[in-house]
Amino acid sequence: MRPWIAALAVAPLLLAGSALAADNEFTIVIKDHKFQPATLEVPAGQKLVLIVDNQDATAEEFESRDFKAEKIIGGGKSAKVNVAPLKPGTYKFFGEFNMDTAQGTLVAK
Ligand SMILES: [Cu+2]
Repeated sequence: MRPWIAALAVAPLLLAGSALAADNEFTIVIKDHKFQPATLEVPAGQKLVLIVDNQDATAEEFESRDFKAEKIIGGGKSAKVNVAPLKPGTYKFFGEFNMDTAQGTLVAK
């Protein structure tokens, strides 16, 4: 194939790829040491990317024992947390610096 034909052939694949990535990205906001949303439905059996957006002035540690995640996110910062494909079920996560209020659940379906 001539290079410009190859480029045309690849473009739709790139578009499809980015659409798929967006489908598996979910934003969780931290505000007033709580998660918004506190309960989030996600697809089972697929890699997920959680964008954790800490809108508080203080750092938080996003953590889950159920889906094995641990990440410190500075005040006013956001971070990506990769999650391996989950079986259907519920998975708890929490903010370790504010355990009284920062509690959330992923529901994989
Ligand atoms: Cu921790």
